Amino acid sequence: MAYTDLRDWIAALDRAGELRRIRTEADPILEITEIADRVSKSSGGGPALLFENIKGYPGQKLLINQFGSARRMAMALEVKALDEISDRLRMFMDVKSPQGLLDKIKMLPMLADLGKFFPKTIDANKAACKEVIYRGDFSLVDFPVLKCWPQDGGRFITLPCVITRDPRTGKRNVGMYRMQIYDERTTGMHWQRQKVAAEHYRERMRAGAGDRSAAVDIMARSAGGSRVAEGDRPSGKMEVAVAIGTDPALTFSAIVPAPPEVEEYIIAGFLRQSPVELVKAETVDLEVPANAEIILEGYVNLEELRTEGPFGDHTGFYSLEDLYPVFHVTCVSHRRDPIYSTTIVGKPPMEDAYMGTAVSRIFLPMMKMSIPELVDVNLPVDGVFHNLMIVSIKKSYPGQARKVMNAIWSLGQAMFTKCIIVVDEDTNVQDVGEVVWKTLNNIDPERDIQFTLGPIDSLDHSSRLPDFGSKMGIDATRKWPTEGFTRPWPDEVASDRTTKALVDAKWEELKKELGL
Ligand SMILES: Cc1cc2nc3c(=O)[nH]c(=O)nc-3n(C[C@H](O)[C@H](O)[C@H](O)COP(=O)(O)O)c2cc1C
Ligand SMILES: [Mn+2]
Repeated sequence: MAYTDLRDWIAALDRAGELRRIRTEADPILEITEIADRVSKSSGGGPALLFENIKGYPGQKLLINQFGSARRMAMALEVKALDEISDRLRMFMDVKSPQGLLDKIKMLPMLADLGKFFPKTIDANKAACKEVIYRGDFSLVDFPVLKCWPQDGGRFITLPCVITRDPRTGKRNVGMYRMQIYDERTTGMHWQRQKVAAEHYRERMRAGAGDRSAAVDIMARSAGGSRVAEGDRPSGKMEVAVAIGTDPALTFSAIVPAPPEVEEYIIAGFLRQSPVELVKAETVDLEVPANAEIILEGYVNLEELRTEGPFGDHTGFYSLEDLYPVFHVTCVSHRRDPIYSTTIVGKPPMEDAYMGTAVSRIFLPMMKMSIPELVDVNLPVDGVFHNLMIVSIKKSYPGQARKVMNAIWSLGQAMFTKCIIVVDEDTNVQDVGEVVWKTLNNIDPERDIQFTLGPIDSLDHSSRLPDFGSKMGIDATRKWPTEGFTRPWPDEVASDRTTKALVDAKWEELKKELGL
């Protein structure tokens, strides 16, 4: 059964021995981060933490590290292994047109499953997130929002599900974009320019400006850090809602790099195999998760950008100040005694490592749809997801490794990948030692390294320009004569079968002698 809400999930974590209640007083300013960081760097990622004695916030509770272990990540998505989800996804993608009655009957359960994925809207009086509603008199710092690291620009909401609507299609998007608290009613809105909500925002500007080029120009200039002149600004607002503290599948769906055409509410429904319950927001034309702990409603002015950051980021470095839109909160609703749900990012490994790994496992079948020769993928946590992707392929024609690199660089958010290593299918990409050994033996660097230019993750501090720079692909596959390599390629060193069998027969006895 799907977790109904954050509280149901916390209870499940508790029953599984995966939750620690912290009754020692801890300060949301810097201190909780230091504690959570030590815990997430302990073996296996440590337990989830429910802080129950927060300095300055008597009676309030804060949840952190809920996804921070392989076991909890699987629990969150209600599977034993994440491959179960990719298998389910593959089943849907494998559907062929039914040939006869029997095929049609076989398809019925799948169609029934489909129905479970779509969200359903419930009455406001049944929605827990509306137990307490403030239309005027509220303050965002009434919640124990963390200041994470010493050089951070302020306190940041770090695990928000940001809900926007595409003005052209009406489709809703849920994305996780951090929010810097500027004052009691205002935050930053850190949707990076390649993300879906940023495109919704640009679409609004294009409509508002009545001129596509004006909006494009403003985005281009804001990316360069220059302010837009008064007369050039399109006027208008874009409505935004934010849910904090939902059931784990919904929170997770906000980080999934799904195509913009797919609503995260449906992805969450697929993951939890039960519809997400939504309710109309109070003051904006958006639907929000009915069981969320906290809902913020408000708008982003199309003409307004403000300095956001710095922020100790998941790269392990601070992401620097930059201009981002501003979120004006006009209504807050929450459950009675809301639990504030958050995370911290910083030097890997941290909680987001387990979330990122889950994304890459679940997405493998989707990647294989566009790149059929793909065998396996690994994004080692120290590569902070966008810096390093190792892929193995079944190579069938010359130059195929380079084709695969280019395919990855054109595949949704995988476009940010700074370094791609392509190996043959007999290399286990999950074993980084094996990858280093084979790659470095196999490459002639000048011949096998490919550079290209393109969009770069906004968090990258080394690129020549913000958001734009170079990438590198390493073709570490075995080179073929048809690729111009005519020298003999040696075999890997290993004993022959006869010798192995000989030693196998004696091994039990030898083990005793060897003390193994
Ligand atoms: C904890 C956490 C914080 C994140 N913060 C941001 C952020 O501030 N800005 C951003 O653009 N992406 C951020 N991301 C990544 C996005 O959530 C991710 O790219 C997601 O796919 C965006 O959704 P979208 O494709 O609907 O735009 C964060 C991810 C996690 C796990
Ligand atoms: Mn999306």
